[in-house]
Amino acid sequence: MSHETRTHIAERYAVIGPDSHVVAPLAGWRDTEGVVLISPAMGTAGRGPGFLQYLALLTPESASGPAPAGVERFVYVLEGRAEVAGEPLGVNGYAWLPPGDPRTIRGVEAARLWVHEQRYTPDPDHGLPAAVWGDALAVPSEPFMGDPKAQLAKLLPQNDAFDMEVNRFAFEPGAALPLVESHVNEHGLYMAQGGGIYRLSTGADEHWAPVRAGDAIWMGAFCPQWFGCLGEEPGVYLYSKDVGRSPLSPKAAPA
Ligand code: UGY
Ligand code: MN
Repeated sequence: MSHETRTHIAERYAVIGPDSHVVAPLAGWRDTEGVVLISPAMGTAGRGPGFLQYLALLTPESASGPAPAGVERFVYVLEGRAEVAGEPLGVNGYAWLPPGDPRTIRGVEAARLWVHEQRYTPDPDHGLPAAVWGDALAVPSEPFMGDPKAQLAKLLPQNDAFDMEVNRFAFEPGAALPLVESHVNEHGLYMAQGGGIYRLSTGADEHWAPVRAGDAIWMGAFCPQWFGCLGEEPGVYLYSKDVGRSPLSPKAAPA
């Protein structure tokens, strides 16, 4: 029992620690429990996250339903083994399914998945991409802004058919982002390994959050952000980023 939590919900960012998770049946899935980490419901006055991220806790009986109409889905295996559209996926395996893809995600054994969903915004010059499968550890990474101790792997193809990135960022202990970033893109982040300090702020609300494996972070557009990796082991996080669309282009209409 505890009366304390590291969870901190601010106007333009949030840190969600596992100490505040309440496991519940996942809407739209069969025999599957989970935890919603980041949702549009989180923000105030229509300025909340433009996406949904959740943990799906699978058993061999679990199965997803299709994503809501117009919604793309990215799935990453954190633990155990699953099957996405008939393809087996082990730890660090991932898949992206385009909107309208009716195929199912199933548990092969007990598994923990990180799932990102958002309304897909088409690009006038590109058709809808086909589904993507991959192994995150097989994707070549690059030093972030020249720092070999901060390795960034981009898990989705880099072309404007995609309206988002999902990236795996691995830091050696002591490595850090080289600047306090502030950019138009939103992030939804899941700390997969290790930890450190995340600096986040909205106006006067300045927050230096100790973070560790299992934590999630929402960073709204322009939220100043900086990470320093602390401890004995590498810090690894997965994160989403909306890209490839002008901030003035119409958003996908709600279904
Ligand atoms: O891609 C990014 O904007 C990344 N460098 N942000 C982050 O790690 N918070
Ligand atoms: Mn960033």
